[in-house]
Amino acid sequence: MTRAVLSIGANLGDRLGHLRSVVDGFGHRVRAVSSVYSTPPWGGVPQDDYLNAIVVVDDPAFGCHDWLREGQRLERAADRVREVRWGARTLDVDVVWCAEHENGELRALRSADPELTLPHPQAHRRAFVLIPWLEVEPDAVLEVDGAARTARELLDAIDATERAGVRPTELSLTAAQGDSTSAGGAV
Ligand code: A4P
Ligand code: MG
Repeated sequence: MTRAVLSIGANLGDRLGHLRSVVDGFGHRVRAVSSVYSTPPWGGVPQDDYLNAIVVVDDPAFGCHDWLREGQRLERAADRVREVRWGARTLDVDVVWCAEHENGELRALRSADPELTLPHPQAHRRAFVLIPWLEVEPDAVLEVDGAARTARELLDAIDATERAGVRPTELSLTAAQGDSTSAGGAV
């Protein structure tokens, strides 16, 4: 029985549709969905802006690897092609954080396994993860180098220009509407 925080991103094709496929794909397991944010590419590879959001999911039968496997299935369904690390993609589903329910409490998992590293090794450096996460979980805590840190203090440590680049949009992952800002399309 686990609860997970997923960071979802898209910067190719029908970006909103790809993000929505995650919310639809996880269906009744979805507990919270953030606003959709427009974000400049992170990681130094020149590419179009992303749409990013956070989805919180919970399932009595899922272990943490199940969230990764399901996320990768949804990436494949969005015709994701793995080419350049941190490069453009139709859909990226990252497991930011995952916890097991134990005696009525949540215990966050730590893992150095390259297949599923927890918490996600870059999450604490990414405003495009922390800003939407704080929107849905204002008391979020992330372990960094063995120490528990609030997402709020981690965000405060990120460069102000990067933080300012993460802008909420009018788009929604739950209401019916189109993405009039598709990458490469008219803005
Ligand atoms: N993997 C290990 N731990 C995890 C985890 N916690 N969540 C493994 C998800 N995957 C995890 O991922 C490579 C391997 O990481 C997988 O085999 C998986 O088992 P990948 O999806 O094949 O490749 P990737 O996504 O190109 O590489 P990477 O290092 O995962 O990149 P990220 O961290 O996903 O970053 N800029 C903006 N603004 N918004 C974005 O969403 N995303 C990225 C991708 C770069 N820049 C971005 C954004
Ligand atoms: Mg990834």
